Amino acid sequence: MAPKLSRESTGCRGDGSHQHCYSVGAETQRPVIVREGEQLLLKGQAGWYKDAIIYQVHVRSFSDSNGDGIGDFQGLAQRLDYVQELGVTAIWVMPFYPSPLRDDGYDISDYRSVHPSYGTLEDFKAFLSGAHDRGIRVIIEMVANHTSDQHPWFLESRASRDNPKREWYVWSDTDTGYRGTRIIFLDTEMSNWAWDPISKSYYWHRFFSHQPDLNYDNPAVREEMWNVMKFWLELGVDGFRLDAVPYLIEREGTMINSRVQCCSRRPTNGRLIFVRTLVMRTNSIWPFTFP
Ligand SMILES: [Ca+2]
Ligand SMILES: [Ca+2]
Repeated sequence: MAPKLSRESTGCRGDGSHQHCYSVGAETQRPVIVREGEQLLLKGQAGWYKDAIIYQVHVRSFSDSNGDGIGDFQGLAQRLDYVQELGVTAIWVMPFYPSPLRDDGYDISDYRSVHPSYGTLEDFKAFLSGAHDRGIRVIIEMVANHTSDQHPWFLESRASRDNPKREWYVWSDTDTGYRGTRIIFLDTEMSNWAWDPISKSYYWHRFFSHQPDLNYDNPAVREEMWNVMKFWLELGVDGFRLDAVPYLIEREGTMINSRVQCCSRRPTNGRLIFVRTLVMRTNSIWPFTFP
């Protein structure tokens, strides 16, 4: 049984910016909940993720609040007491973004919103607030390696070779680069390159051909993805589950083993360390510069 909320002094200021403060099960070093304006934030316990009890949720299949047969954030929010009773300290929400759903939501077409089948951004905020109110942190899935081919960035990128978004993805005149890289979905894909008939060139995809890889050698891509993560952190989410990070960056001749072929560990890891720092220090480092 999860500890019940216990309101007690935590030294928070009563100046109106923090309307109330209380801790959850302070005797077990649970995080401190602080209300800042419209947000309920969990603070303290810097290493909270190390011994978190994480409950993985696919919103679509968890609880349907409006009877349309599809789970949604209102349904999830209504079941938070149940999740709390399990003793959970963090909920990991699988991809919930707008998507053509050709890869169960791992094909994202908008990083700053909620798939309409699951509700609205306001529904997400209400779920987040309800989780924080129970001392439960929220980790969201961040699929950073690739987007859907329906993402507006890719639609622009493929529109012409001189489009401003052209270098946001990994393009080539040939399909011979990074030769030898493992193909993940051998049952559907013949190559990690796909021919684009619109701009008449090849684009790199580590997963399905409808999931073009973003180009992390482009500083504009890195900055925009940091901005995406800031967007969710500023809403109050507590962390990310970063999908497919071994594949973020392409380099010739950097095959390390069968699972990290074609990826240079050093540049990927350097940026992951930054992301970790960003997440762990959220609310205290804005504005920041990225490497
Ligand atoms: Ca529903
Ligand atoms: Ca990549």
